[in-house]
Amino acid sequence: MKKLLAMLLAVIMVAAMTALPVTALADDEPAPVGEEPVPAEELPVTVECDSVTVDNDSGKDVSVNLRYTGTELISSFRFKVNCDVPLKDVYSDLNVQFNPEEGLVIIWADDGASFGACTLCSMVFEITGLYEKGTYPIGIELVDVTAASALPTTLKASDGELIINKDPLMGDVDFDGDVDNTDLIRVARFIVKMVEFTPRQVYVGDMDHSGEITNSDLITIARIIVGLA
Ligand SMILES: [Ca+2]
Ligand SMILES: [Ca+2]
Repeated sequence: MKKLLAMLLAVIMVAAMTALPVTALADDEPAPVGEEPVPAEELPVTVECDSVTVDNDSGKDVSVNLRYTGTELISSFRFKVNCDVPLKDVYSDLNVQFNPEEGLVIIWADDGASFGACTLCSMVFEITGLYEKGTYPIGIELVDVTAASALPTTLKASDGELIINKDPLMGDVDFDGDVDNTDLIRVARFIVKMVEFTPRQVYVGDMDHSGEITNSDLITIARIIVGLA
């Protein structure tokens, strides 16, 4: 009976030993601790675009903050900004290159430097036309990113929106916020070809949206000034 028990014990011991994870005992492979390591190709790089609200009564600058919120050090970004309201230019104290036609923005770190999780840049652009009051989506389309460690990364972007909270003030051809005699005189001078107007001025001076500024628009502006319209 003792012999049988000893044999049974030996069988259990062998079975227990063979059930141990062989990989965990190998010298060249450390035992897994805590969470599973994130594969390099899943390290996220995220760019966020703020929503901004602007008036529409003059050539306002629009500031869009782009933030890198990842943990991986990176050396450069390329992304596109898509918006129905065209971007004119980008200003930033970082190394930024901008192609207005393509909406392509390139940001890069100085040699030997890299970006960490911080605000990357404030893009400032000007509204180049006149737009109706409304909400215009700003789409951020990341093209690629170069990690300082050369690890591959996953790109993510969050879109924003441009909210124009005022319609253009029709008749205000000098964009000072009022329709007054100064605007009337300017429109009159434009009609007799004494001055030239920018497309923005032509738009707000064309009171009846006929596509051109005529005496009819001049009369409408005069009626507004004296309170008849
Ligand atoms: Ca005015
Ligand atoms: Ca007109």
